Amino acid sequence: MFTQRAAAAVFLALTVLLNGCCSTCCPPQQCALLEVESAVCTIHPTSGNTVSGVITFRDVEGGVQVNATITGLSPNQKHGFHIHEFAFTGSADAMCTGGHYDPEKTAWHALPEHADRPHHAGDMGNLVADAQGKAVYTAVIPNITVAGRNAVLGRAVIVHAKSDDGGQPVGNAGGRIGVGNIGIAAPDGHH
Ligand SMILES: [Cu+2]
Repeated sequence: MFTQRAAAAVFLALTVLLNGCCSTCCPPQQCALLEVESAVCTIHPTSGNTVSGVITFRDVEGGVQVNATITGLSPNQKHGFHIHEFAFTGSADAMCTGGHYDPEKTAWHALPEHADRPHHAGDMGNLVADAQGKAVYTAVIPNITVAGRNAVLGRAVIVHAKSDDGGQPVGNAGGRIGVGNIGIAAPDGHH
């Protein structure tokens, strides 16, 4: 008799035969996306704003090394800086990117310096702008990877209008003034 379990087994076998790999059975080294260790995000301003810049992500011991140089910020001000759950698809206010990336459903917001309890994996704290409105950010963000567990690849980064004060539920950081999608970085030397 052709049971449901048998049908599932046949489907699985066909998937492997047709694709050479599937999400439930392939060793990690056979999944091309899992091999991605570096990502990049170009920030563009949302409607009426001026923020732009580039962020790089690289898997390192203990998390992901995040480096960013962002311009067009309010001079001498902090701006909330987060990974949000969905890719940007064009809404003027960037609300299409959803909330803070929280793959472990912690429902708790924190600044990196107060991250002593489970919190949104996408909480990257603040950009700190200089007198010219430029911020250079460098941090290792724990509990994420580029493309493995709690992957950031394919999601969006948001730059907020105001400082993230670490308050619940999302840090009181105000509107979304800059946004970009996180994609696969070209290898070094590629043009
Ligand atoms: Cu945010």
